[in-house]
Amino acid sequence: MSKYRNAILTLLTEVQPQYISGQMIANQLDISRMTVKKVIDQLKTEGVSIDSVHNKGHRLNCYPAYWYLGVLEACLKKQQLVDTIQAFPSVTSTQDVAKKALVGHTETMLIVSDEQTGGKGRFKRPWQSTKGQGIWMTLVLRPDIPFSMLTTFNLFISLAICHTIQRYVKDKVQIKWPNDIYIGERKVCGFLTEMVANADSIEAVICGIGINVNQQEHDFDEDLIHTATSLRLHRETPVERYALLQDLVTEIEQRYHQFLSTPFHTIKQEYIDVSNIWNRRLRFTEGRKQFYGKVIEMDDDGFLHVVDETGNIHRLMSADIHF
Ligand code: BTX
Repeated sequence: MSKYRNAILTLLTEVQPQYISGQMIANQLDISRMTVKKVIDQLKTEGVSIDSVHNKGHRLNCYPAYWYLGVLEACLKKQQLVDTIQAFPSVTSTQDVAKKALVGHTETMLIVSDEQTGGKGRFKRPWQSTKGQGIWMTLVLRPDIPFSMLTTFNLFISLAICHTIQRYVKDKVQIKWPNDIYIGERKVCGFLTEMVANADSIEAVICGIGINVNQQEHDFDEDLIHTATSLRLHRETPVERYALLQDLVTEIEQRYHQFLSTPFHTIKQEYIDVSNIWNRRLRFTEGRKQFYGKVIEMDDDGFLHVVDETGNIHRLMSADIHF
């Protein structure tokens, strides 16, 4: 019976907010009305809010609180960014799932999970991924590009994330080069890009994105209370995660095409305009080196030029920046 869950959820999502009759569902899936009823009852006990009205049929009242593949597939059916979608209630890390899933395959993928028990940032730093309150996702993409082009991938994707988040909050959303999105002085999102390659070409780009969506302050671990924020903390109402994911995938798809077809300098000014690293003294960590300095320029390859306090100029492709 569970094999029909996705198909029924897909139909309910496609017609939402309209009703669809049990008979119509049964006809489309070539199953009995009794099976339809059993699956819908099962979905209701799992917490999916479905209205069932005599002579009208069934209607998905609102999107479920958790990821359901059928609903995701229906919401994302227009996208052409990925071939397959996988949804999990809990994983250690969507990056780990992606790395296992891509072996022996050539397709592109989106992997989402309601929770990560071992979410990771850069340098294996922990990424807190509270159940059902964020978007914890990994994209596996297969760009046919030279290695050198990959350095600007993050920059294009960060614009997609930044603009998507900005649609949901009034406060200014900014990119902290190279891997974070901030609202004010707090981190709302972190993302990282890893790569699987052979000697001549890139096999896969594995892009992990974590967005704090509906957390209240008390949902964050103590060490993050003063440094992290969520979309919810900048709006009156909770965010519908399915809608947010749909918007995000659409924006990423557009930016990904732009990344493949245009050089970084065409979006450089747009990137600079939404970055929060200008005109301030910053602490940089690059490997084991630490220094204080100011950003003086971003070049056409997306590298930062930083002047440190002794007047030396550093050209950085990646670094940790502390305000
Ligand atoms: P990062 O190394 O720049 O950021 C990690 C640092 O951010 C941590 O050391 C901590 O201080 C802080 N932090 C941890 N969790 C949160 C949070 N929820 N909100 C704000 N700050 C936090 C940035 O790494 C890249 C993060 C990528 C996360 C995604 S989630 C989906 C995918 N799976 C996975 O394991 N990682 C990626």
